[in-house]
Amino acid sequence: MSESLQKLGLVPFFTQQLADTDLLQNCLGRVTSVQRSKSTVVCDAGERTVELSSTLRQSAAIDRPTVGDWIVMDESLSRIERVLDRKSLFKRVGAGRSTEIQPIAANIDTLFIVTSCNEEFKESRLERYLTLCAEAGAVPVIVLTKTDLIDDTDTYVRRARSIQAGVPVEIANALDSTTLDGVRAWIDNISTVALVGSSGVGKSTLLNALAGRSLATTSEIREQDKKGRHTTTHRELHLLPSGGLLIDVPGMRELKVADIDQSIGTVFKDIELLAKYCKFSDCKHESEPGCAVLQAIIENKIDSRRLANYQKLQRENSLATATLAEKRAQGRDFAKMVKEVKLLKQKKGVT
Ligand SMILES: Nc1nc2c(ncn2[C@@H]2O[C@H](COP(=O)(O)OP(=O)(O)OP(=O)(O)O)[C@@H](O)[C@H]2O)c(=O)[nH]1
Ligand SMILES: [Mg+2]
Ligand SMILES: [Zn+2]
Repeated sequence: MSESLQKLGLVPFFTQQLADTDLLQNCLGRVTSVQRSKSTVVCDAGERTVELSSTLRQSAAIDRPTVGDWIVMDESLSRIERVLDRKSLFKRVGAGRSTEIQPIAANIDTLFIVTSCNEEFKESRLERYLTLCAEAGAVPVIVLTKTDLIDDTDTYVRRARSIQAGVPVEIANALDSTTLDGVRAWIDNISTVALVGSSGVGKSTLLNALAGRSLATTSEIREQDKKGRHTTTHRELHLLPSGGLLIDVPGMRELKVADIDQSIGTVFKDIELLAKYCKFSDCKHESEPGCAVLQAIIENKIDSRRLANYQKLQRENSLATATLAEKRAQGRDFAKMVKEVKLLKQKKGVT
């Protein structure tokens, strides 16, 4: 395995997918950023700006190459022919009115869910990120930034720890690289870490501090409401000079969930365990008699905000699943219609 590809995180999981390893390794690369119709890829021969094959251009967004993907190019290294199976994928439902599932970062080992010790910190947002992280198949780490701006870091650490048992919480002043040992411990020579979180929490500042040089632009947040200015505008995979791979993701305004049926219980294990004791097996924990979850809220064992967020994520998930099923059915109907028209034409002798 070539040393430069190893530095980019190439492991047997990907090479095993190649029919002829030696021949294809020259055409193997990793996507570091995606523009409208082109992608930037790093391979043994260096950096290339490449196009998509016509098959990939026509495929659904989720199947097109995204940042972090391992891909196979044609021999002239100008076109992506194939996206290798992914080890993990962090995705969301597209923003705005889109219902398409959008891949955000592929083949990540660890997800840094970055949040700052100020008004931006919200339990519900972290629950949402953690659910998507569990679905993605990455290890979550909550990174609390801007600890230098407050006296009481412990309160934030306690709040962050209460969201999902066992999730590590690291604290950082991203402006001071001597405070980053906890965060650094999650970075090694072959793993890929993606940085996600609201605009302005300090993802790019943290990337620069870890790299020891300015790889990404940063800018000050708005003083009045502490909101960021959406400084980073595209996702990018960076190779740290000392080794390790970091994907800087722009702050996302919207993070709608889909496909979280399995993962939601990882984050809301407490609610799902209690639900087993509800009188009705299909209890929605709204106003049903004998509801063990509502009883736990009365007894202050669970926060009503947490239940409301659990229900909100489930509603969102059901909606996304229904929309996807409808789209697939429409696709099937359309394919059936095309087939019928072809048959009819054949019968009539029209070509
Ligand atoms: N005091 C302090 N300021 C920080 C820290 N981390 C980031 N900042 C500041 O917060 C502001 C926003 O940082 P960015 O790194 O641009 O934030 P971002 O998360 O990349 O934002 P987007 O690219 O918009 O998603 C900058 O002015 C940073 O200097 C920190 O730990 N402490
Ligand atoms: Mg940024
Ligand atoms: Zn119930």
